[in-house]
Amino acid sequence: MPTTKGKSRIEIVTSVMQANDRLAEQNRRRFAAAGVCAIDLIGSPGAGKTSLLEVSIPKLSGEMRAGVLAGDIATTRDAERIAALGVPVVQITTESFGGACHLEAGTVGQSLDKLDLDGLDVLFIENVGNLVCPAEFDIGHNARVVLLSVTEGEDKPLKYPLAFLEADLALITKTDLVPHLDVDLEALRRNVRKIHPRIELNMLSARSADGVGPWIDWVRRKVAGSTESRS
Ligand SMILES: Nc1nc2c(ncn2[C@@H]2O[C@H](COP(=O)(O)OP(=O)(O)OP(=O)(O)O)[C@@H](O)[C@H]2O)c(=O)[nH]1
Ligand SMILES: [Mg+2]
Repeated sequence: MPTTKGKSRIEIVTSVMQANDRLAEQNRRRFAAAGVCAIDLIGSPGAGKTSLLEVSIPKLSGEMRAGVLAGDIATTRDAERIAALGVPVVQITTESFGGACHLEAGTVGQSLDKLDLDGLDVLFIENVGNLVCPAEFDIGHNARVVLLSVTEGEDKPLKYPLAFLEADLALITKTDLVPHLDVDLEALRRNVRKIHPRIELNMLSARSADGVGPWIDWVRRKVAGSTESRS
């Protein structure tokens, strides 16, 4: 009976999302109790998420205590890169959860047990490289950032709108490559704004540290804002 089958499928999907949202609220409460601002980084494979953390975390050291959850389907490569910075990091490999292409609130919650949250001010959560699925799941973050590199094409915000709709900040990455490409940065910016008119938007390069300042200031504001909202 196709109708019944269709109905059960919808109910299952709904209950999975509801369960995720409940666990996301639990994560958010844990972040608030520990005084941690959790920033979720989403973007295609290779958009430059880990590279951005590699240049940003040293700039923030001395003024805030950073930790990282690194999400990938397989390998601990990103966690090893972050560990070299001397900050606490936990790698989540989703292949042990069926190879999911995104992080879910429950997976993040289990990984939080491996971190001393009270010892952190900011937790960067590098989501699995994917411009689609991570945007569908609330993981309890306080802010979400979408990275799109200049090599991916100006049309990507139009083709993958949810990632841009669900983000507070869009970072156009790898701007050092612009002279070698025929990318139209104005069109790229316009397409981001067509999807999310009020989103904050910065362009930067992790190679030259070009334009990294506004992003670092954005992190400072988010961390200060989440501290104020608790006091
Ligand atoms: N030219 C240039 N290359 C960059 C920049 N940022 C990252 N890369 C390169 O792009 C590749 C992917 O960078 P990663 O930081 O590993 O990207 P990622 O988003 O963490 O990738 P996944 O975790 O696999 O999704 C690497 O070869 C980086 O060296 C940049 O600003 N400019
Ligand atoms: Mg990475």
